[in-house]
Amino acid sequence: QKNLALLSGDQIELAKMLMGENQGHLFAHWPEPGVDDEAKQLFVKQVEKLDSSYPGGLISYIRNARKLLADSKAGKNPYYGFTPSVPSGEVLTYGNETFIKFEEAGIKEARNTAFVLVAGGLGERLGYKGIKLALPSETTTGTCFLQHYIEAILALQNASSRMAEGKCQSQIPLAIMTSDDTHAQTLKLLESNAYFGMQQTQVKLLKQEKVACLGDNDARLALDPSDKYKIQTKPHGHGDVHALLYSSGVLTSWHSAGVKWVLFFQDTNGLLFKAIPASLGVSSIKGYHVNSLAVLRKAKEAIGGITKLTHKDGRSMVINVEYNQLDPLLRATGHADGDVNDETGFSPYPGNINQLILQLEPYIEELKKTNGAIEEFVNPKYKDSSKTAFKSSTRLECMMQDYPKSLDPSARVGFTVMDTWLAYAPVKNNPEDAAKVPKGNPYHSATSGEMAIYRANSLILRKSGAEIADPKVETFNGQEVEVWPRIVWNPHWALTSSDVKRKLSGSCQVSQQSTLVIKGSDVLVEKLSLDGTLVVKATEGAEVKICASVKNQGWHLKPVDYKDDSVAEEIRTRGFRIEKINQIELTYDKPGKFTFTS
Ligand code: UGB
Repeated sequence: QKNLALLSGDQIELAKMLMGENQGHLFAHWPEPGVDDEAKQLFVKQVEKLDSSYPGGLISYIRNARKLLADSKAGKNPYYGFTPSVPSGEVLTYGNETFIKFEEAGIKEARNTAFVLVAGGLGERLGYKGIKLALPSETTTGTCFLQHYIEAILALQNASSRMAEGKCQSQIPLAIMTSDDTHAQTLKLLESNAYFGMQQTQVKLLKQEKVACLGDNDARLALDPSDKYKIQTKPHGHGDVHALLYSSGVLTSWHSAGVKWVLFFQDTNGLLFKAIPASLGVSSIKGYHVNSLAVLRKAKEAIGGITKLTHKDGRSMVINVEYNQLDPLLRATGHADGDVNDETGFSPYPGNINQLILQLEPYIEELKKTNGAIEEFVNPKYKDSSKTAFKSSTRLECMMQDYPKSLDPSARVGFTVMDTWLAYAPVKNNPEDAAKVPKGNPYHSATSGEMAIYRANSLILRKSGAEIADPKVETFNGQEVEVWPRIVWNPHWALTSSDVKRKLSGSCQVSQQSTLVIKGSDVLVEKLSLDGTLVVKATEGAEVKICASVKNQGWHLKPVDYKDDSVAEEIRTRGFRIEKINQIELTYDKPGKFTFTS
């Protein structure tokens, strides 16, 4: 009571609310006024921040937590009453007529799209010290994930504006959700690289706040063990992105600028943009309110499964069921073996890769009702089977792909399955854990993420008529991977399967030990025989024809041990470095027409 004089009227109300919600322990240790007053005020400021950054305020957080903790204690199945079944969606095959039709439609729509990159995660599984966006997506060019994403969006912007009709925005906006763990480093990466060619005003950083930790089943907030004037906090999950986009006013400003689609994506998938034109086309042609991008998934693989859930009361939804819940749900509903591969060698439940395309108008309408709040879950680690105490404090979490859970069943929710080799190769696991992945399942490591880029580019060129040598199997950091020729192009060279076909007009042969790098929009490969390394860089306006036979010693992968601290973390986590012996490097830095022959 005596300490009330330290607080403003609003702060007193907040404190009273907390007392009413059985949170008296937060203040019980407060000494007389005059002692620790500054710390007390900082504490109240933190409480205000926790209150304002959660939809419905702290009171809602505490009440939601109490309910979810009670359900967890009672062992209540979140899917109780629902029967899972395999949903139907659009299954695409790279390069066929349907795929090309969707890609064309997608490129048209790109100009009406806003991109949202969720990048607030620390990447605990990966164990990398820096932000994941700064990691090289591949080490042949060293392009980091953020640069690659931004270049792809700019390339989409150029390609789309050439086809633009009617009202559309001049620049494609990019919002990046950061957190205290990633914000400063993300901003620094952008600023020190001139936003990788984007206008600064095109990029909007939205920082998610952490949420209060919970100390017991009554949702009593946990004080930080090292500071009694601080509530312990932890990340709330990528589901925060919806509330942030809504409360910041970003969605309404996009709507006024003519945006129709909002495309969400994750921080470390170097293949992603190869799948974006077609998946955007599916959204547009099918008129989906929600379109989740998916890939074929091995049973029990650690990615969520897209599932149709039908309730006894008639409700039904197509939703991601997290991998740790899908198997028990199937077992509990009459599938004795749980999640198993069918005759195709894959689980019938496609893998959610957490790339979502939402139609903006119905999205805004829905968020007006929910303020962006997403169904949450809690995952306490109990001390024992009585479930009365936790090993350490817990918190509520939410996932962005749970957005469709609150939608009316009439909402058009669909999904698009892409070839995995084309669409999905995230970098999530550290070398040690990756090496333990059961044979046949993807490693999702820096090693496999990089190899997947070379494989996808090699396969794409093959499907466009090039003769690309078979890969060699090699082991790096205990992971057996296929090493394809290191073929890399930047998105300005080609975004779609048709672009690649156009740029590859004649014969093209590439040996397994070769490296081919193409940077520039107007590089035409008329005839190429490559056994070694060729790097072509062409500035805007430089039209280059390649008509050559190139043979040199090239660039090679040299194994590196991930435990070798003398090697940079970005390199040793992939288990190899690139040794550059020699190469032909062509740089065209002025506009004009050029032909390279040899
Ligand atoms: N992220 C945030 O921005 N904020 C957060 O608080 C947490 C994460 P993870 P996760 O691709 O295979 C997801 O940690 O959550 C960002 C899907 O839920 O890489 O374990 C973070 O920066 C799962 O269904 O993945 O699993 C990153 O960009 C499956 O699709 C993104 O959120 C799985 O991804 C994902 O965070 C997958």
